[in-house]
Amino acid sequence: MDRAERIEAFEAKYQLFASQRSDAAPAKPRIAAWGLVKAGKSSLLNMLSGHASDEHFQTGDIRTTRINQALELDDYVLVDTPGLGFDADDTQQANQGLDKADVVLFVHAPPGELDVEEVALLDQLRNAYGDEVGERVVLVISQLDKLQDADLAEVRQTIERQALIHLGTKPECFVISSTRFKSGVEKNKEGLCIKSGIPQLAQHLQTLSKSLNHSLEEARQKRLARRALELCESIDVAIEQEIKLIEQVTQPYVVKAKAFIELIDGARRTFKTHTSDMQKARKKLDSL
Ligand SMILES: Nc1nc2c(ncn2[C@@H]2O[C@H](COP(=O)(O)OP(=O)(O)OP(=O)(O)O)[C@@H](O)[C@H]2O)c(=O)[nH]1
Ligand SMILES: [Mg+2]
Repeated sequence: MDRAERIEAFEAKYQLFASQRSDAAPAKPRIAAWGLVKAGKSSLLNMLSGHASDEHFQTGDIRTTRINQALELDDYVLVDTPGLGFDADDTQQANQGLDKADVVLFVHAPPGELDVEEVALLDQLRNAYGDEVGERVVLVISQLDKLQDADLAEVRQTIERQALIHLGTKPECFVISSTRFKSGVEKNKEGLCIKSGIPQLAQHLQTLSKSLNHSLEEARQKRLARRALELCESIDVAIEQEIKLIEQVTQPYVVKAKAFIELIDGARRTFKTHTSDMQKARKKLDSL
């Protein structure tokens, strides 16, 4: 990124921050589903919001969600975000969803534990939520129907260990299957619904939302203050780099200018001596 682009990026970050600061936030917690593309985020939000069969949030086999979409429920507002890692626009949109989220459902689809990209996302969450990260982040391992129980247990253990290392705390973790829940709802089979893990997650989110209600505004202000500080720090670093750059660029001219001033000073001194000699000579002539 060149210097002009860097300044433009700061400008954009500032504008976004200023607009988010003046946004009217809902009185209920915002819960955002956030994670890599095709993790099962939109499907999960459909299950949590009573849209198991009619798809309020669009789902699909190829990258689907492209803008943040909110849905207000009794206790909280669900926010669907585009998948991370597809392209810069989707990632930027999803990160704006994260900026406003009071709680994040960090959705991961097996097989396997979190990859390098997702581990970096945990670091991003830790930065965003600071010491509240343990309460504000809920890990969701989706699509449990695709794995054997033993494999799932191993994946879960590894992911919890990764979360502990990168978040510095152990968040709540739910293993779910949207497909199983949908099937349970459509066939009216309660056992299937319970085995999907969705009702347990819904219960947790309801309890969490109620407990967060009284401290919501304070936590939002704290998050904004943390982001303002981060922005200031990165601008300070950029200013420091600019000052160094200006010093480097001007240094050779400073040396040349110094030598020139010394030359002029010397000439001036010589000229002064000559003038004074001439004045003395003139005086002598006058007195003859
Ligand atoms: N087997 C199985 N498939 C699932 C499950 N949840 C979602 N899927 C499928 O996985 C694909 C992606 O699901 P989405 O909910 O659209 O995923 P997403 O994370 O919202 O995707 P993007 O918006 O593109 O990032 C779809 O084909 C879903 O039908 C699940 O629990 N089990
Ligand atoms: Mg989606």
